[in-house]
Amino acid sequence: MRKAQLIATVAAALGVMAFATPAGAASYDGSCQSSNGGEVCLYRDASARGIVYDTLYSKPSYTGTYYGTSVSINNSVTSVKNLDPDTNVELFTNENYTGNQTTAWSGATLHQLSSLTNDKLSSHCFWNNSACPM
Ligand SMILES: [Ca+2]
Repeated sequence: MRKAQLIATVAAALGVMAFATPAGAASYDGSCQSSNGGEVCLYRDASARGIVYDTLYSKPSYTGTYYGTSVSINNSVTSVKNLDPDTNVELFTNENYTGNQTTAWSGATLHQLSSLTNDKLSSHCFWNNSACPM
């Protein structure tokens, strides 16, 4: 009887914990993750190192900062990792998905953006976003 009660208590506690971290938990946490559809992650430094901006969403204007810093992501990204398992991400040098562009293929890491796009990115979109011109 006591054992059954203990199990019920543990199960209840686990239920509360599961509720406290729902599937839609914030993706912007400084950790590049493949859960919940997969994030695209922008890095200040080459080879997906250093400070990072991680997001599950398309971003028509790079208004944010790298996680835990005051450093703007606009015109400063050097490498990109796409952890979405089935959707490519297009990267652009101007806002609203315009300018020079390059593709971060599903599952790929761009270790060093070319001179056309390095330190110049200002927007990106997932190919399955209706606003994405891909
Ligand atoms: Ca994350």
